[in-house]
Amino acid sequence: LYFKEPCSGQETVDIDDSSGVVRAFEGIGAISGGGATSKLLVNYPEKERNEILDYLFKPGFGASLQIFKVEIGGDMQSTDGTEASHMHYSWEENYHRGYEWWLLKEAKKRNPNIKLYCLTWGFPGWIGKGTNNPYIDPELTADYIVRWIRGAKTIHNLTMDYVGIWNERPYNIKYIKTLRQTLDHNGFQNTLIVAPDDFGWNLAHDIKNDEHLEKIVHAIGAHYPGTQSADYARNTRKPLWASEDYSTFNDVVGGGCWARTLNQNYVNGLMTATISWNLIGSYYPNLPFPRNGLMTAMEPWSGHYVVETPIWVTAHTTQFVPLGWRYLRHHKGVAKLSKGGSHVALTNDARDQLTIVIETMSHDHSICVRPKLPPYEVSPQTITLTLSGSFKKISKLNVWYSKLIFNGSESQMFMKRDPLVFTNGQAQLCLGVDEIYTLTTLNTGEKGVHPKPRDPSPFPLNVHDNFTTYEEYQEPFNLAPQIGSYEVRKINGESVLRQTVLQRPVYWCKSETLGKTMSIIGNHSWTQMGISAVVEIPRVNGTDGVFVAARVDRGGCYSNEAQGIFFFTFPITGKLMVTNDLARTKVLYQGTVPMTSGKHEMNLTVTESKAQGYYDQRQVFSLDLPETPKNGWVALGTDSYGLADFHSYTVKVPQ
Ligand code: 147
Repeated sequence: LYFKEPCSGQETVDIDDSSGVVRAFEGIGAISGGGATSKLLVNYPEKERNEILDYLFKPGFGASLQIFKVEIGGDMQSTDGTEASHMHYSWEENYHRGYEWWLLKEAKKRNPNIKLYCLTWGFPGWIGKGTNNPYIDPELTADYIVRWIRGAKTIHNLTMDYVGIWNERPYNIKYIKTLRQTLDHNGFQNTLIVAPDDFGWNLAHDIKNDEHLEKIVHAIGAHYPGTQSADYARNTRKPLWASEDYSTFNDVVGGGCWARTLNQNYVNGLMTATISWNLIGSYYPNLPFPRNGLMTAMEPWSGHYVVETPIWVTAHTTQFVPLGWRYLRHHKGVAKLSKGGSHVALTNDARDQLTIVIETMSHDHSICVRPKLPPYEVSPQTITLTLSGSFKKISKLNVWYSKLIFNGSESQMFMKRDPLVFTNGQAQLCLGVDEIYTLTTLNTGEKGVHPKPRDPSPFPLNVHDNFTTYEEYQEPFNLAPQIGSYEVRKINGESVLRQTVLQRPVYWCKSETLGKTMSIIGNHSWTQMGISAVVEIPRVNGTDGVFVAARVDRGGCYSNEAQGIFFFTFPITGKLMVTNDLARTKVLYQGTVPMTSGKHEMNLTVTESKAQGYYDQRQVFSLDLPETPKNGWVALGTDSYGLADFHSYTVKVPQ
């Protein structure tokens, strides 16, 4: 008997496949992107980087993810930064930008069976032909997406298993059909469409009225379904996915949210795949939705990272339920428990393996970001498990156990316990509150462990980069683009950081409506700092002006509202401007600089009370600082879309 705390009740839980099994499990996954959520992961020291990737992807070690979803970069802000498009312009194509290619390969290297899923949040402006509508020319957009899928295959040997439509924005049936046709014409018959990656299940109505659409949509993917789906969606018989879910701060409550979600997405909503936004919190913590990943790694300079509880919550399912196993019927292995919590049971095709996952997350310890969680109670309870059908002869099940603890002491995560012994197909289990049990015939499973990570440390106080150490088209480390797309280019034999976006993209959020671009770096708690940059505006397709900035207070989809101290120069008109905001509505000072083309050095130094500016080493202003912001990042950027080359930049922060 498995008793350990006062338990009451006497519920029988039948585990029985004699009336058949139902939907196939399609996996638990996570998203890199939407956007730039892995920005700081890429320059971790090699050793730590590999450790982190093991916790995420290595089968039978940690989260053992079964689906990896990535953003197809679109040169626009998609939550915590911008990710580069493979076609900034209609006339070029490049598959060496950003870090998603690298991350996809690292995932695939560890788990060749991981399913890959790609989705756009937005598109370069030329796709919209002057509108914010990517469906203006469905052939053009489908061609753009299929080129990315082909680039993945031919350049990186990555096969996309699934492709989506447009993240959380309207879908278009003509476009879905055109995408299917374009995929087929290019040999990607096996890349399946998951749609629409938006809220709710309305696509089910369209599917019901349209046989062709019915045929080409593999799964209906809804975001943040709160474990519920609609009757009319279930009636399509299509696989239902929570194609984006979680998005919760990854403390113990986040772990509880994830545990409840993973079980109940099936129990309540028949969803057979659940995908976490996001994979790993690898972005500056003062950007929106900090630490919304399964684990945290936001200090490449120190190598510090944290394996958070959602990693082990994920393992409870992924390590014991391979893709394709089927759920048992409701009340034959899948149900809510009478005293709170839920269980699911799955089996393989041969029905000679069985995995049961039980969770008893209490309300306040499993709140997710959205939607609102209606109240409910959970109390300790005894259950009697009864095995029938193919499982009648099972005499013991291996036990993996977690208890999430909320009083500040460490949670007990993913512990192997003594097997649960069945007598005449029966065993009793006392379930406490906020616990997860996996009961399984599988003898595999491992709580992977790497050496204790290094201690945290703050962002370094001196940074200098002239971009010579990067391959062309890479994004410099730690410099996190929020609007615009910045990449290293070799121009006339010199390495520069180039802002590449020439027109407003088909955007996902309002930061692009401002028409400026910005890249941030550093520690948001800095109050005093110096930033200098050597800048040059190319003659053709150049931007109007460039800036360096200090105390920049916000990014993400709020970048357009960023406040700080912004030092702009407009070399073509010879104007200079210091403003309190990126939008240039709060002007602190205006002046002039010499009107000459070529390289110029801009320097902005912010001390306790003063902002001082230098242009080509000559002081051009000294101002009293405005009241706010009191602190923030350092930034560089452009006044409008258009090219700008940064030959180098230097950040200095006093001790
Ligand atoms: C989603 C996005 O798809 C992600 O890129 C990321 O932004 C994530 C953050 O929670 O959520 O976008 C949403 C934005 C707003 C809502 C839901 C999802 N909302 O207000 O309900």
